[in-house]
Amino acid sequence: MKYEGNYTAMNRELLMQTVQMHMSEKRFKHVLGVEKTAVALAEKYGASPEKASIAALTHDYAKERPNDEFELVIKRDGFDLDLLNWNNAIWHGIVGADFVQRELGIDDQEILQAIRLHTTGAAEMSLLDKIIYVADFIEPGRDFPGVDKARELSLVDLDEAVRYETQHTLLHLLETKKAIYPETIETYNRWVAGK
Ligand code: DGI
Ligand code: FE
Ligand code: FE
Repeated sequence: MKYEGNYTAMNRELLMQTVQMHMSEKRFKHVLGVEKTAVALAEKYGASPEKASIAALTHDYAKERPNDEFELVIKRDGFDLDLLNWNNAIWHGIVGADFVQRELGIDDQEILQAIRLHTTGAAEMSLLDKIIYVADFIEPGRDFPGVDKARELSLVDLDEAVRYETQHTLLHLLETKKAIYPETIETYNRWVAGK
C-alpha cells in the first residue's frame, strides 16, 4: 500500500482497518482521537493533514507487539543495542516506526520520524513531529490533571504545548521513579530548560 501523494478515503479506510486489527478497542479509540486532533492541528498550523492522519493512525501500531519481536528487530536491524535495556514504552515508537514501514509500506520519512519521536520528543522536531507528540497527549480520550491546560496551549502556540507536555511527562516519570530515556532528557533540556 502506498499512501504518499494519493491518500484517498479508501486508503484511509484500509489503513484504519489494518491498524484496528493490531490493537484493543480502547487503544484504537485513542488512535482515532489522536488522528482527529492531529488533523485539526495540521490545518491550524499549516502541516499536511494527510501526513498528520497517516502518522496519527500508525503512531501506536506496534504497541501491542510482544517484547521478543522488538528484541529480535533491535538485534537484527542494527538498532543501538542499549535499546535492549528499555521496554515497550520506548520501543513502540523508535522501533515501531520500522514495523510501520515494513508492514504497512509507509516510506514517507517525515511520517516515520514523527512516529519514532512521538513518545520521547527530540531536541529538534519538525512541525509534524510536534503535532503528533502533542495530539497524543491531548486527544479527547485523555483525562489527567493538566490536560485542559495543554489543550488550551495547543490552540495558541504549538511550541508552548510541546514545552508543557515535556515538563509534565518528565515530572510524572520522576514521581513514579521511572528511568528517563536519554532522548527524553534532551527534549527537556532544549524545550523546558532552554539549553
Ligand atoms: O503510547 P501512548 O500511551 O499513547 O503514549 P506515549 O507513547 O507518549 O507514552 C508511552 C509511555 O512511555 C507512557 O507511559 C510514558 C512513557 N515514557 C515516556 N518517556 C519515557 C517513558 N518511560 C520511560 N521509562 N522513560 C522515558 O523517558
Ligand atoms: Fe505511543
Ligand atoms: Fe498514543
